[in-house]
Amino acid sequence: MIALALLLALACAIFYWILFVRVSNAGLAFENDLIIPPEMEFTVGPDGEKRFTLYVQEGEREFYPGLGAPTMGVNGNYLGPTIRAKRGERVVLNVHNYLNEDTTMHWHGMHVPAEMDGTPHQKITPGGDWTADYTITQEAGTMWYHPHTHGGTATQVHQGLAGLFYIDDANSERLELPNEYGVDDIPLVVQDRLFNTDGTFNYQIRTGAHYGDTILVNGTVAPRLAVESRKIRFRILNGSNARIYWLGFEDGRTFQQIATDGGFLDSPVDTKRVRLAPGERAELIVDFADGEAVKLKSFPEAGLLETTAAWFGQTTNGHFDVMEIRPQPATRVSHEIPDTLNRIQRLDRDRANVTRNMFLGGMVINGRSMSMMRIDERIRLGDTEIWRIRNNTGRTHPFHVHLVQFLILDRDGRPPSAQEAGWKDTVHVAAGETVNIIMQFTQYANRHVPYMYHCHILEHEDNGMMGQFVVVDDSK
Ligand SMILES: [Cu+2]
Repeated sequence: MIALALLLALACAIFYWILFVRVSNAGLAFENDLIIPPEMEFTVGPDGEKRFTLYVQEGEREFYPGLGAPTMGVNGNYLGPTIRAKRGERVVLNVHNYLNEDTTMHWHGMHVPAEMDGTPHQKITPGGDWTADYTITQEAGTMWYHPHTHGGTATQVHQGLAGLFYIDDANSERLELPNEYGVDDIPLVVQDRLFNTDGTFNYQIRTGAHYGDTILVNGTVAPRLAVESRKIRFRILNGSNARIYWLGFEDGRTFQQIATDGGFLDSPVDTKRVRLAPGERAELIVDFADGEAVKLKSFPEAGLLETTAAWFGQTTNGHFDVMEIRPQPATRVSHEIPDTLNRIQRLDRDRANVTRNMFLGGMVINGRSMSMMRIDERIRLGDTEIWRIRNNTGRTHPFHVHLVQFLILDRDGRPPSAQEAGWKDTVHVAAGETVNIIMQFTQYANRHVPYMYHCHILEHEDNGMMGQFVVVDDSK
């Protein structure tokens, strides 16, 4: 009897170790310098507009030396350059499709007219091109761009079609945060991939989506990054198809989160972890004054149920070494991080005009699979709306709304954590959870061209977990 109990305890301990302690990709040498995507070049047009050209193309990348993998990229062979513009500026983005398949280009998180949003309704055929032309009216933040083809988003993003889009404004300049691109203001696009032994991608679907066992940062395998021994800003995008990360440092150090998806938090938040579901962004300030090399990691914090399910689904426990940061002597003193970063205009729950229910089911929203021929929701221009997102499934779905940035009112009745109390366009909705969000539709009525809302697990989106809304101006 005692022997049996001991055996059971041992089995439990081993299982716990496999699920929560063991690092899936332990032993990496971190021998590759982190690739920093270049800033995208632009010309200034006759009306002062910034003109960018995006060549969407096929390419080849050696993720492992000597082993080439077919990829896709924007103006390069994997991922794309970082676009940068300031609030109030007009941008003209000319997108050329050099692929052998249809594509689109969506400006994730950006407040743009429906016909400029780059959804399945703005398809670019092979050899064709498309121009988005709009003025940036939203506050500073870290946005991104990626294709949004109907049924083909997952594979195109997986092949490498994605890039960052930074917005600056008077406030972001006044704050004097670290902002030297690639030096103390570092972009980190985190993606998981599976590789074949010949160095090519192995795109396969397990438990309904693609999960990899190799972490890429900006397309770099096992990256190392030299930074100065002072406060460094990281702008992190979870650009993965499906994996959720709980990012932190191996030594358990505290850092500051300063921004969410759509802009700065009111004040920096001290934390040891940041959770990012696909599509979500965060900006962090990390102090490397101690000069010690340290690993950025992703921890397995999904909870026992989801972690066990992931393990049985062979998608690993999510415990990864992500990159190694190696501080070097500093050439200047650290930035002072201000206590006040932003003054977020809260939207009052009592002043919402409409409350809508969004029931997330198995590859459906409100029981319906995506149809480009059906408008699911009609929203009146000027209205403030609460969306009650209820996850009726057994797994997390990150819910993304186009056009707007929203605020989280509550999760199962509890106010959001300080880390989520800023502008969001994508929200992690856990299994069984109900999340209320609030947003205002201030601009861009168009009764003919819809925007999308969807799960940002790309395979779920492609399989129908998406709907369409139009914004209508009733006064006309
Ligand atoms: Cu989903």
